[in-house]
Amino acid sequence: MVDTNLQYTEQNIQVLKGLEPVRLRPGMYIGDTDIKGFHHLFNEVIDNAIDEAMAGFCTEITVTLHPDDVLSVADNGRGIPVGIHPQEGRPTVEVVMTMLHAGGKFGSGGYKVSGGLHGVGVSCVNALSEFLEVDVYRDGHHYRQRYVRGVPVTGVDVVGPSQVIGTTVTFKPDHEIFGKNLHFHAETITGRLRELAYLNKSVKIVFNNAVTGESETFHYTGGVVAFVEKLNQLKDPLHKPLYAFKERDDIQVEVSLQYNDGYQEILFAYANNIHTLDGGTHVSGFRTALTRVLNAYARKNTLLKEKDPNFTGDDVREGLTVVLSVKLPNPQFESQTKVKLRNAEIDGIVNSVVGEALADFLEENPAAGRKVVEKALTAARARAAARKAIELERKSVLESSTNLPGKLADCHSKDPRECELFLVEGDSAGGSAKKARNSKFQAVLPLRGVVLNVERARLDKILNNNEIADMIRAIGSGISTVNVNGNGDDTGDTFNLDKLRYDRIIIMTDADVDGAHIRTLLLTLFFRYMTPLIEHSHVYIAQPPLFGVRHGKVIKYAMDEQELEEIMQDMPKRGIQVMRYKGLGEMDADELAETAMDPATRRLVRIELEDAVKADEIFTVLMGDSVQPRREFISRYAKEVSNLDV
Ligand code: 0RA
Repeated sequence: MVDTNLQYTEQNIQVLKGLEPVRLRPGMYIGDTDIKGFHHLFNEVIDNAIDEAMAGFCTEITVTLHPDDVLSVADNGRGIPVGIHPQEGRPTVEVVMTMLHAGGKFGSGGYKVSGGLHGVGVSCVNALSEFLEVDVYRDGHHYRQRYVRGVPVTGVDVVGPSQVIGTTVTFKPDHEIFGKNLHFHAETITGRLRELAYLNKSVKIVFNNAVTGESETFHYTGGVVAFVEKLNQLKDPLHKPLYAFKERDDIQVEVSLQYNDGYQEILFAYANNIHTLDGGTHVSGFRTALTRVLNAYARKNTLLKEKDPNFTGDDVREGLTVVLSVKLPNPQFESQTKVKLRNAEIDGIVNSVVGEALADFLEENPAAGRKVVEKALTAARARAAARKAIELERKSVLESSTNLPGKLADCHSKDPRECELFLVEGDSAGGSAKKARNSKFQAVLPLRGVVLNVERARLDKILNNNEIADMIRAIGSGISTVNVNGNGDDTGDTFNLDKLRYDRIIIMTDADVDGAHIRTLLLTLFFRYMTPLIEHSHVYIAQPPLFGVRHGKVIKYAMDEQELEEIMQDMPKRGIQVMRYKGLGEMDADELAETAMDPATRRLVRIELEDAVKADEIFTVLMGDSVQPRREFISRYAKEVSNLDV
């Protein structure tokens, strides 16, 4: 077994050939070679350890972030086999590390269930790493093999004896493949570890940040129930969470749900630990069961009268928080970017597991049952009221052509394709924006005060809010009665993109915490009630600068301290004046035009659906275990957005 032969052998050439396509076209295997692909390497390695846990052999995983973007993932599973592979004639661990698609699913010890979206296997990580080292502890020995860019540079050596069993994979992403400036983000890593710990309650996951000396442990023996409680922690729940787990035909269904007194549906659905943002067959099975069982229960207990119509899906989803996790042998996803589960057999299984569990829960908890049904009744009435309000609104728009809000300074062009609407925080900045705009194609709508928090309000109330009603009228395309939450719902029938009056809707707020708050509220509104605006990339954020540096007649602008620093270095220090803009109101019309409005010079960020989903999650999930004030989240998200420059 011991082989320290470093020669470039025929076998090494074969390995290189085997993994060559990965280095030639990394994007085909890990999506991209940007920050996402960079972290994909980590996902692939942690998924292997989680697979070992799902198979029931691993209880503890330790992830360590070392200096220089070296990452290691240690598990106490069975250890990757080291014996000679019967077909390949080389140690199995070497085969796993150097051959494409030679993942865990071989031999009799293979897994029933396996994670990984692309399932490309750890050999891809190896191919794309400057170096990778695998330490295997089993059969009383500690083995190690080292690779450089996927090619073994040692044999599978015995390093010494071992009392323990497990596997440790240590690797450093190759900067020949990834940009020089990419680094592991501790928060991205811990976010995923936290999620995995909720979904796999038997595993304890430890994260050591050897760079900062910090360490965090994720272990939630409550599993999906703890996840639901976490999601509802800032809300007022109506009852104790429901929990169900069933295994049928090698398929595991695990679910927890709890209603709160709010109006939003929060649904986190997973298939083999992958967050299925676009839902799929497991989500539709869940929803069918929920509506069916609540209707049956309400009828049986005469909470719904004979003349009342059945609850709709929307009625029973208000204020519902759900974590649904299915684990299945051969997950099929709609596509690589849209994460939607396709396996047809899952719909019926989830439907029956959830249906039985919910029916039992309602029988055993009549007080909870009554509250939930009453909530659905209120939701049904509010929905009817909202439909009426929308109908009235629509009629009044149809009846008069001058139904635009009084505060709107509209543009002259009537061709939506060239028109822009600026939603501006405050009347005074609104005034400057009106002066700064090109009135041919730019319209300005000042928004006074903080916009209603749509997160906590119901549709009929949202429609009665003046600021929002003005905005809806100005935009022209209406709003959906069905709110959407990134789970692949359709958006109702009252939204009409053809009526959109502006191609670009540009949110322009101060670069402070209040501005970030308004921006998040507007994004939440667009995301929940006007989703196609975001799907079709009509929503933008203006990026007015924080600093101006004046030298004679020239002003240069900086978005942040770092840019200010760079500008200062390029300028003679004498005779310059640095201005810090506290708000849009402090800029004169020319400055505002140049930095935020004139298409030739301004900076805009286009909002992608993914950002909106993320904003929504940050709003509701609360990353991190220490309960942080809401404001801090909002400003953190605001920072993230500023990095997404188009
Ligand atoms: C296949 C078979 C066996 C273990 C593993 C895969 C394995 C893979 C990884 C990847 C990271 N950690 C891992 N731990 C285990 C064991 C087969 C046997 O011993 O019978």
